[in-house]
Amino acid sequence: EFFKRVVLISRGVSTSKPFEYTPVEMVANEMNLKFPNQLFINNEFVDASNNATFDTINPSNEEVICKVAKGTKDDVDYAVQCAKYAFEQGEWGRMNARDRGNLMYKLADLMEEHKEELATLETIDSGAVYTLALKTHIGMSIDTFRYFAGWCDKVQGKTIPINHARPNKNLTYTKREPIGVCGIITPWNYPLMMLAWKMSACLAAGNTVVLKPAMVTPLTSLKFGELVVKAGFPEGVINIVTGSGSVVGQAIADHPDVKKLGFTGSTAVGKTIMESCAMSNLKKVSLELGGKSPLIIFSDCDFDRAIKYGLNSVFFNKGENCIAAGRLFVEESIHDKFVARVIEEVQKMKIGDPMDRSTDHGPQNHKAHLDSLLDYIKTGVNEGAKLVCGGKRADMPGYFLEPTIFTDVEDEMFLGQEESFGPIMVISKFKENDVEGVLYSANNVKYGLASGVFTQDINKALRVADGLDAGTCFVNTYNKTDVASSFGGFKQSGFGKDLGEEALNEYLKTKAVTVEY
Ligand code: TAP
Repeated sequence: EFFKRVVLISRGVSTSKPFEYTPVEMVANEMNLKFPNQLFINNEFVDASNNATFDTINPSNEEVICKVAKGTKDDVDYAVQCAKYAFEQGEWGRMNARDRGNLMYKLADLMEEHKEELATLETIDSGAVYTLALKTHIGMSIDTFRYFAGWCDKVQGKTIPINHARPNKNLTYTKREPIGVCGIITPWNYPLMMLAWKMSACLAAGNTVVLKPAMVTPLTSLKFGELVVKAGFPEGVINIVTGSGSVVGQAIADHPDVKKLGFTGSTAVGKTIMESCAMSNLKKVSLELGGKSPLIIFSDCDFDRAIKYGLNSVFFNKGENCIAAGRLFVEESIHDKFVARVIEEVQKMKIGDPMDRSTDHGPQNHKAHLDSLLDYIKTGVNEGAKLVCGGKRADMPGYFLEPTIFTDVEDEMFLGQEESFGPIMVISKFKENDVEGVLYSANNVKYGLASGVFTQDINKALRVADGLDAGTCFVNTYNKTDVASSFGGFKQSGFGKDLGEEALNEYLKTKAVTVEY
């Protein structure tokens, strides 16, 4: 059946039946939810080639939400062949850029119409607090599609004044072309938003795509697949293969017909992916990886603002935030006052049901992650960092961790070097006026994703922003990410950008044409 379909597709025969699927139905957040749980290939929801499934779990009550199709290498191959056909011979490859933009606007409108449903799914699958899921996880995903929809008809080349072959003349121009079939592999912390950040730039550039969402949070990606068909995307342009990284992700990285891979996840997996991309067909790759972002708070800051954003820099999305401040450096004269205030504020945070509109802090994304955070805390205590708040699993069902604060963390400690990716504030004291010393410690890590500084001295702020070796620097704010501004790391936080005009470069290739006349 599988090979018959590939043959039909390669001959340009549509294999699709009218769009329908068997949804999972449930009541959550006082609404009737209906969503798919199969692979999304060629505008159809289909089972895995071997009918395998896995359970996806609600982290706030540890119950199984539903079974989800567990893709195979054959499924990846089928999805890639469909995407290849759509790119090379389908309507998508011939479509006017502006029409492509209109499809993306339509998809964004549908996401907006379904935003409560999408946010509810994100909450039950990832544990994101509903109000944040609505505003950030889904809200920014919609903004991203709209932003890149606007770029579709603005991808332009250049004319270049080369030396003429006299007496003849020459004209050289460049064309920015899509790359072809792109693979996208996403993590679990912002499931739909990570899809949106990468896929919208990829589509705006004119490519087709095979996405593998994280296994622990597949549901919003699959619901998105339903909206793709409703928006009128041609078959094969967007394909979503759920399943494990070691099988589905690896098959995408290894596939000879995938020409580009966009990856967001850990540095360790990023390195193996880069190797696979090189060894398979030298596919282009961009990597958004881990971080240990420093936030430097000088004694001349607006103290209340530094407290507010200091908390937000760590506890936003229960710390499952790639740009979370991994270490706060607080100047000696305000250190003790700062620590006392953050403890006081953390103790006011309401931990509980993420669907409850008054909850501040939801459960961690999945059990293995909670366990790794408990290990991180144990390591911190064992190496002599001072645990001043939290540090335990909350006494309730679900994967809840008490917001935790460590002080007295030194550069060489594990807590000074490694990210937790959870609600763990790591504070270090630095000597008064020691700008060079704090910059040295802030940069003394293998990562370089984000950074921040709080001071009311503009000269100091600009000097420190220049000195921080990171892809993003926030001054007197934090987490202020916007679709129009590029996002991505330095050093072992990876390379390549999401968002902003620069993200388009990741999904385009440049051809130079020289004419003699
Ligand atoms: P990873 O374990 O790296 O997983 C990321 C994705 O890669 C998942 O979909 C995973 O599949 C897949 N994967 C695993 N092994 C693979 C392989 N051999 N080949 C291809 N794909 C493979 O990271 P995570 O635990 O999901 O996310 C946490 C990390 O992501 C943190 O380090 C965090 O800093 C980083 N992160 C970075 C950013 C940015 S923008 N820099 C944003 C978010 C997160 P499974 O479904 O099997 O896990």
